[in-house]
Amino acid sequence: TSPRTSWWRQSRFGMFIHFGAYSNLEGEYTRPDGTVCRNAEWIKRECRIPDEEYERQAATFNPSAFDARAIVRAAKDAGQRYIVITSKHHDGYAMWPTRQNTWNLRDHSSFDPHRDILAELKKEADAAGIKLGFYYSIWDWHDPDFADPATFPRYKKRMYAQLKELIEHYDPALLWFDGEWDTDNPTNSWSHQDGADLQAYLHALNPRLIVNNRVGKRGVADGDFGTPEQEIPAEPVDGQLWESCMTLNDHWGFAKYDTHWKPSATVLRNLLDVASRGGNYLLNVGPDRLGRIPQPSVDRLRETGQWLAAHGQG
Ligand code: FUL
Repeated sequence: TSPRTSWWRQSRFGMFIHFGAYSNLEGEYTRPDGTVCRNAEWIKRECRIPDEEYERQAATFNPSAFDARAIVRAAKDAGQRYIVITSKHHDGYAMWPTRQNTWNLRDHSSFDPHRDILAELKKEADAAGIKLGFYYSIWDWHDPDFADPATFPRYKKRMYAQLKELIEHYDPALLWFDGEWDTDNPTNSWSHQDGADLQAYLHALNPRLIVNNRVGKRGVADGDFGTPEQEIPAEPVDGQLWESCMTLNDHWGFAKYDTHWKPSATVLRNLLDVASRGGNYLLNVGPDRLGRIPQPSVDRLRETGQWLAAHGQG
């Protein structure tokens, strides 16, 4: 419990945002034979969409209705104190104008090239006193150097460069790694040492950065906090800080067919349950292809915030 993590420990409630090139498909891929395959942020892989086709659809991605102010307000009204947005998910698509490749929202989309949604979010979050963090997938389905052990060092160099860009241009308070299991890398080379090296590199760039445990091998020794997913652990894990991340329906990314929304009462009960056990609750929203948080999510956030405000916790 260092002073570095104090804002995070006191925050208790955050907003997770899964938004990327997959959002453009809104969870459905129509195969050449006319059948439909459903998924969300894993759609590229689970529905076996060929690279060229996924790239073609990403080129039409135009989240023109992305409204950072509305998103930050929704978080604030819910009583959330930090936001973690996917800067790059497993599909490798960067949501900022990275200089390491053209597989990003600036260079490979139909979006206004003058806009930068991470910069917009940063500005609004700062104005509202909300901390901003970035999810970043180590696993990368797009980078040709990822899956081959011989070229992996080249990928790693680009990854380090991307993280430097994120830190220098957007000054995130937190980095939320994922995909460290890199299942299609035959050497499964992401080791505890890789995690330690990466953390040292990040802390040299910003000593205050908070980093989750998936930076390494998810062992208690890696990162600042544990990341139980879609569950609330019965007991605190070895005194380690932890954060339960959870979806509001059954998917992280937008899926238009998924209407299985948790009732607001469940969201609230989960939040109180997590908080009572000393954890943080990172509740996910998945904006649609235009960048809008689905109304059922907005409603649940508002109702949760109303209860908190009525009980002196807003
Ligand atoms: C998982 C990912 O594979 C999911 O797509 C999602 O991002 C979740 C929070 O972490 O490991």
